Amino acid sequence: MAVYRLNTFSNIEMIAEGVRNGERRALARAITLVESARADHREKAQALLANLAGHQKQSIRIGLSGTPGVGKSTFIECFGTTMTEQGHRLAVLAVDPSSTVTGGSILGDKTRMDTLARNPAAFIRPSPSGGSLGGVARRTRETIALCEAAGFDLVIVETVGVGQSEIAVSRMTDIFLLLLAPAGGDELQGVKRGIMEIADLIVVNKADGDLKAAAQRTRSDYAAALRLMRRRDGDTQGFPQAVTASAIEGNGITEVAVLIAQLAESRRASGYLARQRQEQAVTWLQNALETRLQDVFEQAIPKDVTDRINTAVRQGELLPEAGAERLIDLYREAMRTR
Ligand SMILES: Nc1nc2c(ncn2[C@@H]2O[C@H](COP(=O)(O)OP(=O)(O)OP(=O)(O)O)[C@@H](O)[C@H]2O)c(=O)[nH]1
Ligand SMILES: [Mg+2]
Repeated sequence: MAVYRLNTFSNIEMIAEGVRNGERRALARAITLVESARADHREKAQALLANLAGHQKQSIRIGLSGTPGVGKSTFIECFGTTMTEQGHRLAVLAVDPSSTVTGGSILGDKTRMDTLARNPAAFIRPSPSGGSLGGVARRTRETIALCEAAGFDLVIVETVGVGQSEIAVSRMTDIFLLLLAPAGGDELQGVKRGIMEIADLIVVNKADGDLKAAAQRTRSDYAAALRLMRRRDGDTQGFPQAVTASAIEGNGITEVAVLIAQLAESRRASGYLARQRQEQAVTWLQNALETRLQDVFEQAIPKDVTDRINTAVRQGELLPEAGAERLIDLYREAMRTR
């Protein structure tokens, strides 16, 4: 077996080959590399990704969101096991903005995805900690590409329901699942409209025991709300839709798998899936460009100069647009005299 030296990524070719062969250690190394913020690592990560481009398997990327405690881990454990029994290879990744504080919640979670964590057809990766949502999103996109190159044909990107991160996840996945708990009252749990709009499938979990009736009521409330949402281009009849499930008892999970397969198939056949991925690639390009321009800009203009302009704008001595204009002038000047 190939040996991957700790702390060095000297042999990109070797890591790439390992990833292509589906070796978990190589994949783990590769992910560590794309997660690194070091400039030399970034360069190597780009070389690695370029080396692996075009080697991805045909895949389905599923975004999964739900508030803490709704049963995401339990659901993934059950759903993931079902999928691997059907012959899929599953990667589970997380986008968790709160991990800047907690250091990655999915990590402790491996224990709650016990069966899956030991399943050779599954790969669970804790969320990269630290950095902006943009940075985390970039690393997650690259990790998706690596997992697909390693032969995983099903990728779940999990996120805790805190608004912005769902949008980021929906921009890197094909199908979006929202997990909800049975509601006590008659209100729609304060789920934001924006999140309802990106959901393809709402799963009301914990439809068991005393909660079963409440789960069914919650499901029909959401089904009614979803009927008001616009269907996405090229989708089969019936999406978005709401179903109930019990991740603990395993009820409704096969049904969810069937619905996802149907939706994926119809989106593939209609060309929607390919178009959506193309649009996502362009969005990614724009994000990458903005991040890089920001870097280039910060390197070109000394910090004390930016600080002075910030202060002037804060104190009302300079209008924001005029401040921007001045910074652009300084940037152009710096480029000319370089
Ligand atoms: N009754 C019932 N309880 C469930 C079900 N699914 C999960 N739970 C319980 O709900 C609690 C939280 O489940 P998790 O799977 O850890 O939830 P999570 O969404 O991953 O939570 P975070 O990782 O903290 O965001 C646990 O005590 C589970 O046993 C279900 O289908 N029915
Ligand atoms: Mg969890």
